[in-house]
Amino acid sequence: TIHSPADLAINGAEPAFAEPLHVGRPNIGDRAQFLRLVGEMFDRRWLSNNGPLVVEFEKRVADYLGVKHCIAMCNGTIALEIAIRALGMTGEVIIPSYTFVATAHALHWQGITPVFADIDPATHNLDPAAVQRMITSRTTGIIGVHLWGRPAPVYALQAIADEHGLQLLFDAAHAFGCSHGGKMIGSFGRAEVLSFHATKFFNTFEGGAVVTNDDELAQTARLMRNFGFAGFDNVIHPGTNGKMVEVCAAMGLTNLDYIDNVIGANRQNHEAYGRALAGISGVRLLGFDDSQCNNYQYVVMEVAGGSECRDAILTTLHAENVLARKYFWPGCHRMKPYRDLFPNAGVMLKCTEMVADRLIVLPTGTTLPEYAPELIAEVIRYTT
Ligand code: T4K
Repeated sequence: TIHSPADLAINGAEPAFAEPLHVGRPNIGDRAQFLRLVGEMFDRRWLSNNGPLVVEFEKRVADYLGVKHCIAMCNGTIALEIAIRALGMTGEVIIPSYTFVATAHALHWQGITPVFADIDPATHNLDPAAVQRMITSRTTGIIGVHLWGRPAPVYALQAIADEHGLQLLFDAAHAFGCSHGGKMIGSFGRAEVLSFHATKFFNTFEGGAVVTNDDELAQTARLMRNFGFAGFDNVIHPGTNGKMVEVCAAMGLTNLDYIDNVIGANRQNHEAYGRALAGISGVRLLGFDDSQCNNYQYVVMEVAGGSECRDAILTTLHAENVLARKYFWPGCHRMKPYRDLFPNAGVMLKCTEMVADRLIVLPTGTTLPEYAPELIAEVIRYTT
């Protein structure tokens, strides 16, 4: 327990946690079930290329989300790249700077310019008015990100896209299992992209998917995922290799059965952090709308004092073996590939810069010890 600053590891005391607590510790379902599925896979000798486990996984995900098509991929970034191409995006595409760098890279990698629009500091999601301001004659699309699993302003963005004839895609990497207005994330815009990376609330080791209700788009994405093959020797579309392998689908099927346990654990952790941090001045936990489904995967704390204060808390936490993160500092526009492209982007991105300087993401998930939120809050109390 921590009763004074002298009890902190940065002041020479033993770390509060003997083992490191990670953000993004993988949640793993029933191992026996996974090993059984892998055993059957070995017996079949069918390891990749649209095998039966991938087909079943796609159906289960589509049913869970209430969406017509799920096209499983090897990771979320390739799924983004394929969705972007299948939608015919070119020229400039508007995205938030405040996102994981993959959203920007998926465009830049394909010769498309990511144009960064500012966020709403209350939600950390794209500000529709800021998106409007960034539209030019070269703009072909918008990619909204449901950051921390909290829905982007889907209807306002759809209205802008309709008005200007733009494609609308959502990066739903954080939002598997989340809903908006009673509808699961997955069927907004023309398509949405999921990530099932190991650090995500639900994982397939590595993995991702394009989900959509659009038959034609689904067919194009399927072709692109497998070199454009429409049967043996018959290539009818340019494509790449974005396929999910069977062993990943086995993990996905296992973890789908475990999803409610993960949401339960995350929710409990989130509530425990909320109670423990409530009395500490200068820090605030970002809440969720409990009338919606959430996965509670990101425990996001804002530090009112800004970057110096935030970094001091991080240093203290790391000394205690709490490996909290400052996602998504400093914003894509300040990372080298984009800083060189847009040296003055910060002028337009005031809220992005403010939020990026204040933020700490705390560990959660099924492996977090029950006493951790309270102990972590005590560390923070004696740092602020
Ligand atoms: N769009 C958005 C909005 C995204 O957030 C992401 C991915 C994507 C698109 C792209 O999807 P993918 O192509 O990745 O499917 C991690 C993840 O690699 C990345 O998937 C994720 N977003 C991002 C938010 O976080 P890093 O660079 O922070 O990873 P790393 O290696 O620092 O790991 C994070 C923490 O998890 C560490 O504390 C260690 C722990 N960890 C990690 C792994 C892999 C474990 O305990 N066990 C593990 O197996 O990017």
